Amino acid sequence: MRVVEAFREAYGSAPSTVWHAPGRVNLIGEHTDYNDGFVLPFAVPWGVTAAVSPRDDGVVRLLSLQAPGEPLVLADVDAAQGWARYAAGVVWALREAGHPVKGADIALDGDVPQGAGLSSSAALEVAVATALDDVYGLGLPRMDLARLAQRAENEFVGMPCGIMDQAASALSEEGKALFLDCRSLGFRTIPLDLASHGMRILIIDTGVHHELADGQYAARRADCERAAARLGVAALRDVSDLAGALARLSGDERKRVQHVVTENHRVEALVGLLRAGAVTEIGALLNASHLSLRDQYEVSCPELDTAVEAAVRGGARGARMTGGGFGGSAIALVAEDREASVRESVEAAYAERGWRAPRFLPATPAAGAHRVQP
Ligand code: GAF
Repeated sequence: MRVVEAFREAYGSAPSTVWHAPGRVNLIGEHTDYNDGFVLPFAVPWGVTAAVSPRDDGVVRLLSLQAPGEPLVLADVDAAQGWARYAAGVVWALREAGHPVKGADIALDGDVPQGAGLSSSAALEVAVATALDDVYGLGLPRMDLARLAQRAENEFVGMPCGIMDQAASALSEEGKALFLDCRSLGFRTIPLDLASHGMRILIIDTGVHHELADGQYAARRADCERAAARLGVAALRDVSDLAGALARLSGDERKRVQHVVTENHRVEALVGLLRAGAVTEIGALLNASHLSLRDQYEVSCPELDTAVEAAVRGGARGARMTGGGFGGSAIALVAEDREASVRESVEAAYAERGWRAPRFLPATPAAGAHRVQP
């Protein structure tokens, strides 16, 4: 394995352990996690592999095959910059939580398509968290590791994300989606057997990432928090009378509440359909989710809208943007015999607008974090 070779070459011995953690797509439940709501992501077949050995001098050494150069040597994790902050942040979060993590030698290798909105950062954090848990014999439950990874991203990297991406990376199972209650952190895995229905989920990577993404994410969170305060609820999850709530709100807050409350219902409805074995019926919920994200939550963009509309025109059963928005990927539920026409339709729509062709990737639900060596 090339990450093991790189580790050996840089640090002079074999790693104590090697862990792989995947990226994710979200089937439905967008911008609901930080509203204490429901999400239904699944792990993708791409991720980050972390080769790790413990050190007892407190120093963290880091290298990534995606960032060629000498390993970084951090006597103080706070000195980390750029990609290294995601790994250093996990060491920081474990120490902050009182776990006896001294130092570590870490080598990373990742194959999550960059900029596709498939959570390469959560994959990196969870790979490092699970490997450190292993070498330091901490025995932490996966959800605790996911929460520590989220804390690293919130407080060390400075991105106010919810728990979805880290939980999906830490807890997913092959062939299944992860139904997670982001308030109780209770979860269940739900079989997602598309192939036996002659269906698949196609990822359409728009190849764009609009720069406003991070600022807009924080702004949406703030809208939700303000609306919850105005409605006198702890989180928008608690809104049960949607019509009554909307009557008390206006402007952006009204739109955000409309999205979050209906999106939570769509997650539950979709889970119900999967349980009933009605996979082919979930398309309408995907379409409704996209319209809500476009019009009420206002986190889509022309490239995502075009991908979704053209996929449906080309014969997809349903499609929606996935992840935070403002670029990244859409997903489309496609019967196997319609895949070619869906791809052609999306490619033609992009070509017509003079945009670079999107990339298509098959989304097969993969395993969550696991040890790959020894
Ligand atoms: C990003 C965040 F990291 C998640 O926590 C989630 O809020 C998602 O956007 C939107 O559903 O991926």
